[in-house]
Amino acid sequence: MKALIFGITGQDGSYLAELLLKKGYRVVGVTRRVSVNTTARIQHILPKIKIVEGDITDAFNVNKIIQDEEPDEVYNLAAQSHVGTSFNQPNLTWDITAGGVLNILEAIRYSPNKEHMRFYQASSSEMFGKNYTVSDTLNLENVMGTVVVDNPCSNGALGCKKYQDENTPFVPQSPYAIAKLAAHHLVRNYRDSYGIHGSCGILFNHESERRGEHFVTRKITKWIGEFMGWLDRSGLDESQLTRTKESDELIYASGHQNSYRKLRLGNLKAKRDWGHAEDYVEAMWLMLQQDEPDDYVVATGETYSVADFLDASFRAVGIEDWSNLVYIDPEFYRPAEVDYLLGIPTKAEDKLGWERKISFSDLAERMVKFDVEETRLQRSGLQAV
Ligand code: NDP
Ligand code: GDR
Repeated sequence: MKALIFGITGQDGSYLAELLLKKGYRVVGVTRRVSVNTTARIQHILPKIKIVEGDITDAFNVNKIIQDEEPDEVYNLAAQSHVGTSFNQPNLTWDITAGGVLNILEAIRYSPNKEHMRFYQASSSEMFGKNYTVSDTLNLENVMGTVVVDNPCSNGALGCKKYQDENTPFVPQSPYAIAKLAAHHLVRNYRDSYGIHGSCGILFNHESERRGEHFVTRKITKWIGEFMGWLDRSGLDESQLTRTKESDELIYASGHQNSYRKLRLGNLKAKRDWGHAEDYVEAMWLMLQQDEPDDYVVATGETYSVADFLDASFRAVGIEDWSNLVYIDPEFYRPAEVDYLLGIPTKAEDKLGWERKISFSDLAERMVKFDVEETRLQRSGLQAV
């Protein structure tokens, strides 16, 4: 079997490539020409995969790659994937995140191998935006095992639950989410119109040690890693830090010259359903092993706020109270926010046999440990693996 991955240099692309290699696939990855090397996440598997140069916004190029490679499975993970950036660069986001998908679908539509080719599109929980389903009958505790449910809903009904699943209508809140929704509908339309075997994974947030450094989880764990390095270098421990005002942007230590820049964040109240990327790429592959194409929610069934992630991450280095270490910066607030995401993956569990293995607290702990170790290795002139 041969798989073609658009977006192989990203977080998910790297884990998916590893998974497919383990399953015996020949893997071809598309990378775009950039002025710096972007293959850090796949460096360790480069000898085992084939790399072709391409950009998803170039229709001729996408078409040529698909006709030349004749893959059995095509995974599209390429996107301008940062929601905040999409407000600043909506045109670019549209061209890559929506237009790029159309280019792939057209290439598959006219491929002589269309009948044998299967396509995965990376849809997103951001498409739900500000919408959720309210149920006072669904017993999430029974469906999901241990579940953290945000309660009560605005109507205050006892046992009222808020969640998103495949039946929740989409109300996207950003140029990114709108582009993803356009792509999602294009896949459905090409399935209905031309019989293309195209499936969309509506994936909720998934993070990892390889997560991009501008997403909130990695921004937090990376900062913690560097901060612990600063404490270590300065011969300090947390108890020596001086309590500062919220408006103060720096951290000081009593009797010490140095100061350190606080972790700058935006909205800490937003809630997300966070899993680990390694679990989620398995669901992508499972979708393409089904006889019939379909769309699936992939999530954990739990929701936590950004503040909860801060709690879990700081706890991993023994810090209980982080309020003195975080500075709230309006720069990181978005013009429109998605306040609440909690996905119900029952369909993926039942039909695909998918299950998530890594819990929220393990996720935060793994990321923090990795970043603490990475800082330590950088200081000693070595490199983390
Ligand atoms: P990343 O941002 O880590 O990776 C995005 C990938 O897209 C990179 O390989 C990037 O290449 C590539 N890319 C960007 N623009 C182009 C272009 N014009 N042509 C070709 N390649 C391009 O994202 P993730 O791995 O986190 O996510 C994978 C996909 O899943 C994305 O589509 C994302 O929107 C979606 N998604 C992610 C979720 C998550 O929580 N992680 C949840 C739901 C959906 P380069 O290295 O050159 O920048
Ligand atoms: P999200 O992820 O927008 O959910 O999109 P991100 O980590 O960027 O934001 C999550 C929440 O944290 C709040 N936040 C901050 N976010 C960032 N990036 N930086 C900050 O400093 C900060 N402070 C608070 C945000 O406002 C938001 O509420 C991710 C991406 O991977 C998408 O590609 C994917 O489709 C969705 O997840 C599902």
